[in-house]
Amino acid sequence: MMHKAGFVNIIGNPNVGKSTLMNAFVGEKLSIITSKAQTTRHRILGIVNGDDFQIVLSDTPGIIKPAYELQENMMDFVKSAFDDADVLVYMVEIGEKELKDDAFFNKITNSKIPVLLLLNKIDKSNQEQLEEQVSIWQTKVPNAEIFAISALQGFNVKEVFQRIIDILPESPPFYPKDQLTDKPERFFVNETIREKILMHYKKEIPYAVEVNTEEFFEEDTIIRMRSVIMVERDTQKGIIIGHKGSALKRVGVEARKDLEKFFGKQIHLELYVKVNKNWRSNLNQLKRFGYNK
Ligand code: GDP
Ligand code: K
Ligand code: MG
Repeated sequence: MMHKAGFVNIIGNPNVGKSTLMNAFVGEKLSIITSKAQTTRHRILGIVNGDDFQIVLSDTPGIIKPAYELQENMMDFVKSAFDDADVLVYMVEIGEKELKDDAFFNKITNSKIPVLLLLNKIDKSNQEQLEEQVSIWQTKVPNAEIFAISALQGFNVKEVFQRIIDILPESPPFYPKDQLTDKPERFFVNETIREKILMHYKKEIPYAVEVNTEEFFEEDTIIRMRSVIMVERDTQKGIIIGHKGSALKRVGVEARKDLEKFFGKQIHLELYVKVNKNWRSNLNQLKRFGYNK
């Protein structure tokens, strides 16, 4: 039986729906999703296995102009997504004008590998607007094959999936057929907690936060975990904890619910907050948190 396999790397501006698409393909919530830019900070693999194919998807951070070391590292993840792709998925959304970074845009338009341009969120548009946008994008990225989709509602997602399988080269699988991702379990604990922080705290707080799960003990019916929420300043620590610990408690309760779904077991989650000055600009700290390529 012929087997196909390859790397399908999803890139685009912040908030266009890259992580939503990846989760829709994989059928699991591997990537956290919020309405805020810079929700995704890493390159995350989602592996979709069939009898005769393996699609290795990469979700990446939205393309931005880096302002500090953490963001430089995030953009390195995006760069790496160009290097090993068999198919580039360039995602844009209805109403979007262009990519904020010319270098990345030129890489896409000059790409030697197949580019699928996904015009996402068409549930928010009408027929006329849609046709107009498709023709604009066809002119801008003539080497791309365009699909109008709604990652959220699943419209045209199956068609894109099928097209990817068509394009994939003949190859044995790159990962064991029962593997879902390249990230360890603790990574998903960190991300789930960070998603709740993105949802519940304002402005700069989520961007000053990193989460590190220090303990993860799996027993028969329960997993016991202890995670530290790192912030850059004492004032931020106070805000995260909230009045009599109420804000932190809400994060813990919501994260635990999601984690119970994700792992299919009862979860005991202990959270605490620590100040780590300027971790976002400190190369050694960033390495420890997995931001080296
Ligand atoms: P990313 O930053 O590119 O990874 O985007 P996310 O997947 O985190 O999604 C950003 C926001 O757009 C979230 O609020 C999603 O629910 C929303 N979104 C994603 N896909 C669609 C879609 O097809 N239609 C609509 N209306 N919203 C979407
Ligand atoms: K987002
Ligand atoms: Mg994302």
